[in-house]
Amino acid sequence: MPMQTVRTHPIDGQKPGTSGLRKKTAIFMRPHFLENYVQATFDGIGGVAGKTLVIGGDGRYFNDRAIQVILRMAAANEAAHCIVGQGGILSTPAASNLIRTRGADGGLILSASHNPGGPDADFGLKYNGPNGGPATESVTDKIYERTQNIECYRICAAQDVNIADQGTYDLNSMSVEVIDPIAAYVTAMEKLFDFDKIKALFARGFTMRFDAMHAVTGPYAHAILEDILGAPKGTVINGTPSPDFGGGHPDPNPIWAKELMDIMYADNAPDFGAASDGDGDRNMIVGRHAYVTPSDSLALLVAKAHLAPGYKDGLAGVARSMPTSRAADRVAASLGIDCYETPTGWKFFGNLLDAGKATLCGEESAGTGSDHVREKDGLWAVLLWLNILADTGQSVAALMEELWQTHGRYYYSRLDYEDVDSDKANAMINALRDKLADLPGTTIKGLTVEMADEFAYDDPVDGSRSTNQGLRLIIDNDARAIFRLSGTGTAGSTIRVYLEQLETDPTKLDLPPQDALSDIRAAALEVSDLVAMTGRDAPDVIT
Ligand code: VG1
Ligand code: CO
Repeated sequence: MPMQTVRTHPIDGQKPGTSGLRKKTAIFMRPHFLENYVQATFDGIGGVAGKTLVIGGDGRYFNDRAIQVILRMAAANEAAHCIVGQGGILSTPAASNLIRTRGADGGLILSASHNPGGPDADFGLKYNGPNGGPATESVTDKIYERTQNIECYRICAAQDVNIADQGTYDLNSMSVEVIDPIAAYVTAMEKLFDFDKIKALFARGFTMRFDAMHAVTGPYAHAILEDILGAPKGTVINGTPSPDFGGGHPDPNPIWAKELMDIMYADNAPDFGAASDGDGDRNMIVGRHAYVTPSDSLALLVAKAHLAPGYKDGLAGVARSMPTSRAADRVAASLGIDCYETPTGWKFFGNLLDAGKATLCGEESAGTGSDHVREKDGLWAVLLWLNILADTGQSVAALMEELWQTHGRYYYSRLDYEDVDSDKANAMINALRDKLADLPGTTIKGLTVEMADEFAYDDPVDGSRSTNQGLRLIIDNDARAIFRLSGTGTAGSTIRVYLEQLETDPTKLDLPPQDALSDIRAAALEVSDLVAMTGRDAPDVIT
């Protein structure tokens, strides 16, 4: 089969962000764009000759075409073997699981996660290493460096591989194994959770809705929740993946998963609700009339994980991203285990998980996971919740009440200002950074600033240092305000403002969160001068 070396040149805008490279689909589809990035990835990881790669994506528009290009390039770069999810489908955690269980050298995951899909929306590509986790910062830097000096890419001219049917096919001298995307993932879940106990819960009439948001978890949720655990048909809604996610925004939060929220707040609401994102690594948890913030969900899972067989010996430690609320810290302290604080993005958890320092990890953006894979895992979190609900027999609301009565409640909210002019967003962050050193001791809107800094992380395992990871202020009464720029957007800049306020008075644990946070919110807007500097008088999304 003819192998071609195509001369090319660096293409601007191939700098990976929080989680791989994300761009408008039309940009990924431009001549040489995808090919350049794939070759830069192969070169950045030291080549793929003789290697085994796992390849799959969330099924969004261009997923299937991109996989064919990647396969032809892997073959031309002399990879030995590629394991591909049937139809090109693999959820992010399922891909991570396969890399680990099949002993692959790494994988390519095609997804822009929670970003919308379609010809006018977003596409993304991410490399995960042999531990199954997102490339570390140093690998990402090498890939980026290569995009800056690339001169050619290698691809073979060949027919499409039949990824619609399971089987093993030849492409040049490389073999392509098309596998069931669900089976290995189910096996992993069965090992961790008490499926019989959860089956009995459903058999007792426990009701649930799982909103797959027209994205990749649909087939996984149908198989696990309905077919295996016996939840009635109809438990999974929006369970057929579509290339544009039904025209929606597959981000499991109360704004974008409004359909589920309406169901869960209706008079005849089910006992339990959950949703997942485009690529299946995020989860939203909601009880009957009881939304659970992702930070609280992490804290609850830390407190109760030992009820599931996979965690019966307790947790080695826990890790959360810096903007995630400190609720998990309080639970960890009560259990006498360490709690690590990392920058935003799952890649920072990998070393802690590999070293056995953390068992559970979580982010405020609806990501929770454990050492079973090296990605966050939406359905895993749902199953752990189900295992806990089955074991305790308590409702979601009762579990949360117990958590807050025991540890206090962190009221929490994130404000997103999307598609802000990048110059203005940078100017705002730079101005705030410049005055950080002078803030401690000053009073803003009646609140005293206790600490102000720019977060940097020293990895306790490999000693690497990551700087510029968000501006944070600790204000009166253990409140925090944090500012950072998103690394997953594809248009302008997204400013995220994270607010939290600890409440330990047992009579004040049921306030509307925005009321509880109004003072810290006013202080955050004042200190950053956000409205004047960005021209935005309100956030686009409040979660
Ligand atoms: C966002 C979230 C972050 C998450 C990342 C990837 O990043 O805040 O917590 O790890 O998305 O998630 P940013 O840089 O936009 O804040 V996923 O589900 O999009 O892979
Ligand atoms: Co995701």
